[in-house]
Amino acid sequence: MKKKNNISIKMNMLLCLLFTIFLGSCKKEESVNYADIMTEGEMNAELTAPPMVPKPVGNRTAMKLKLNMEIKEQEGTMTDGVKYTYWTFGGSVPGSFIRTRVGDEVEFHLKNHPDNKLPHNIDLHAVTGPGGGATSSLVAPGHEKVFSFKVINPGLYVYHCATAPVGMHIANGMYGLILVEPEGGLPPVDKEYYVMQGDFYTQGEYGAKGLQPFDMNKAVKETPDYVVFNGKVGSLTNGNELTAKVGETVRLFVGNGGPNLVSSFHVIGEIFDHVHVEGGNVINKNVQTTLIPAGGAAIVDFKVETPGTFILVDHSIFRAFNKGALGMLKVEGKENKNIYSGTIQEGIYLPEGGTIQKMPESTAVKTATPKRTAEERIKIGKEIFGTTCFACHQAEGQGIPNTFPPLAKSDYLNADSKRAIKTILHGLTGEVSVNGKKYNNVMPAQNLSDDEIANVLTYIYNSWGNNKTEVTPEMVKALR
Ligand code: HEC
Ligand SMILES: [Cu+2]
Repeated sequence: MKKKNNISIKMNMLLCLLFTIFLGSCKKEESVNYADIMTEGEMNAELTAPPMVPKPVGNRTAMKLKLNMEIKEQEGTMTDGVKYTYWTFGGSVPGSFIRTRVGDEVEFHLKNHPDNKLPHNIDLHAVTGPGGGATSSLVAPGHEKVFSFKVINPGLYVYHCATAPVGMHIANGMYGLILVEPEGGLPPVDKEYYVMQGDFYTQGEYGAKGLQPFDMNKAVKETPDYVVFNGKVGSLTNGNELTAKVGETVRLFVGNGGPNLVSSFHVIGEIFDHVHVEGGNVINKNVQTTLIPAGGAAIVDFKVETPGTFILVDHSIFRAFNKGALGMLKVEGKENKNIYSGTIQEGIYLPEGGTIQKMPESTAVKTATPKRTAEERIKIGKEIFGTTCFACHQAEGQGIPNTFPPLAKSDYLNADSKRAIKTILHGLTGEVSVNGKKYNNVMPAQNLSDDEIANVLTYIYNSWGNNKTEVTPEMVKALR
């Protein structure tokens, strides 16, 4: 009996040895109970608005963190000319980023501004306890609630309001992220940013002007008018781009507030070196697109090795190009021809005879064109350019050699504004000569309103050394 046992112990040791050699350690994964970690000292939690994040926890011990968050119901801009009443944690959508380390004890002060109309609360997915804190935090306007919790699971977690109707509070922007760093912190990187997707439901269609009320029917049907990063169209474009330098490592804390859609998060022209899948401990490597559930998050990082503009999208791609889920990361530095050569050769290939494709006509009832100043046209036109034209003509209107002609200092453009209007209305094909270079390609007709064409052309004519023509909707209408 004893002998047998001995043999089986020896067998076990041998197996373990083999395991260690071939598969790594035989030790069971250490399960630290973070609930037992004692806190040392006290500090005020740093909170940041997107796309910034507070500084890393580094090597600090677990502490008592005092956290002050104010709920504000406030009007903001969804996209140019479109206003929306956002309900916010800390004055931004998504709400303030909270950064903790495992074992921290958070003393949460939730304040509901006296000018607000409704009660709110907070459910933090990082909390172990009833409602994630929601049951202890319901707070009326002009009041403050205090509750505390210990963070015992490292990871990236969503927080959101959970006051009825829950969907409506989330749809109005009441969500954000709380990071619980592991002991010793996450590995250091050069740049860290906070990006969170959300879907919005307005009574008017995408782009319909004015203050747009929330539309409960569309929310129930899950047919959003806007799908955006950081609460609005263009939060990460047009001068608000994320930035990095060639050779740097970039970490994105990406969340999805929903309320409804699941995000297929992708960065065009990059591969994620690491993804903390669902914000947890599993690290996947070399990932193109990562799925972020509503009420979920992921931590992605990658090294930027070539300069350029990298586009953040929800790869459910109509959301990116038609509903706003598009951001940019601008990387500056020296080209690396080993990694990316640029175009080596370019020819024209038009198997279908190069007929001009038309974008489907919108069925929306066109509203009366508003009066605008040239400055307003330039501002709105810039947004239109950034979503419609830049993909071909490039961010600074510089075009792509042999394929897409430049709009910057374009002699073709500056010679004839009627011809430019017709190009956008009806498309353009056949050989054209721009600044002495020949192009023979196809520009599809763009499905834009008279006002939009006037705005985008006024923007282009007033940028990059062009001749400052102002184009009006009347001029466009006459040529339609
Ligand atoms: C799918 C790619 C594509 C998109 C999107 C696009 N264009 Fe073009 N554009 C072209 C091509 C290609 C040509 C040249 C056509 C040819 O060779 O006949 C062109 C030509 C032009 C020209 C005349 C040539 C010049 O350089 O002055 C203008 C003006 C112009 N585009 C404006 C716009 C504007 C404004 C938008 C956005 C509303 C836009 N384009 C969107 C591909 C595009
Ligand atoms: Cu709320």
